[in-house]
Amino acid sequence: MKPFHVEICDVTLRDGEQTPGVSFTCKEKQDIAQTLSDIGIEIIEAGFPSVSDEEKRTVRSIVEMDLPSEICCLSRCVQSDIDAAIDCGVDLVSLFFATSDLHLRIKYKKTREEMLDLALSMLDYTLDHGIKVRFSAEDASRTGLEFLKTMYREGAEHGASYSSFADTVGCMTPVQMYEVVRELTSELKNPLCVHCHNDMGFASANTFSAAQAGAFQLHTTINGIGERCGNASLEEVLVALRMRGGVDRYDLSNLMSLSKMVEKYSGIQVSKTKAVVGDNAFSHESGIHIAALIKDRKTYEYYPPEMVGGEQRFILGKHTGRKGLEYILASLGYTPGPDEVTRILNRIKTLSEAKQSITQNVLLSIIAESKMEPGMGLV
Ligand code: HCA
Repeated sequence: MKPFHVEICDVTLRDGEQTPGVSFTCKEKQDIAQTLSDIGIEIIEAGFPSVSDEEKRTVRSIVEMDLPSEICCLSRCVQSDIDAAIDCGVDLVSLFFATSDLHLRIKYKKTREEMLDLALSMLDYTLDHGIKVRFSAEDASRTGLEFLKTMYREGAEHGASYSSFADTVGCMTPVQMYEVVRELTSELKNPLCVHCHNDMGFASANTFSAAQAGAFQLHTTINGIGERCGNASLEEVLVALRMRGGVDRYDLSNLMSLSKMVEKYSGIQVSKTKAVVGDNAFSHESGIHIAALIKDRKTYEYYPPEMVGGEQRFILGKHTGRKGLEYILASLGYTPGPDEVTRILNRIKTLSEAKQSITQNVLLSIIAESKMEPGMGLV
């Protein structure tokens, strides 16, 4: 398969920080930026400098880290926002403006033409200062396609490096995304970016579909944090690109630790069943599964935990089977006979059905109850 032609712009430090209640310190943003860069992320959206003086200082400090990644920041079509971005020394400005009739009417009270004129003049202004521009249509997914095409065409003619399609309210489905990206890229003169929100749970799927259809720059956030239901998850998109898009240049082994870092800094807890980085991503309880995994991990692990810095765990509970239990006991130095295994297994199931977690300490006390000593079954 020909690898997808893509790059990642991670927006954790900007859209991720717009998650209600989240605010990163300068040091936290620097730690996250460093790890993103270690993974090989091409572009880091470091913030929205016009939000505050501290935010501006932080964006500048990330620029000064001199990472191999390019640094970008958000800007409205407002000259003072662009001036703040210029002061930070970023490589790329994401110049965004709403394009749907709904947003134009409610937010700007402008016609399409008035909006486009303003956006183009701010684009020219930014380019005049030697900074690359991503020409970003907010609420693009609810914007008339012909107007979008006109806007992107004019942006490209003025010198925008990218055209950007934001599914701001997460209303797209993967098939629609594929079709619209196909249509747009067939006419575009510069690369297309996609920025997907997760209001129907499709953000990562839509991002992957867009990449499959020819979108170049994919926007992500770590753990999928972001406004409302969040954005496309960096970890999900990168694993999908590796497994199904033939893209193998990113160092995914940092994903688990980066996820934990962002969980701590953001205070937003990752669900146990979250793809790639959830606590259960590589945890197995079912006896049927564990018996097969012992023979060949590929039976129930699509990609190896080590690939993303995770590790396989076998969990004891109601669904445990003999083989799995024997395996776990052996790893602790116990090799009981068949009757003892049955006793321990029954006790585990009874406790689990009473909603008790079977931690290693609980298992050790069950073993003690059954009056076994390490190695006893070997005698
Ligand atoms: C926002 C803007 C944006 C778009 C950013 C972009 C969105 O609402 O904060 O296109 O790069 O979701 O529409 O994040």
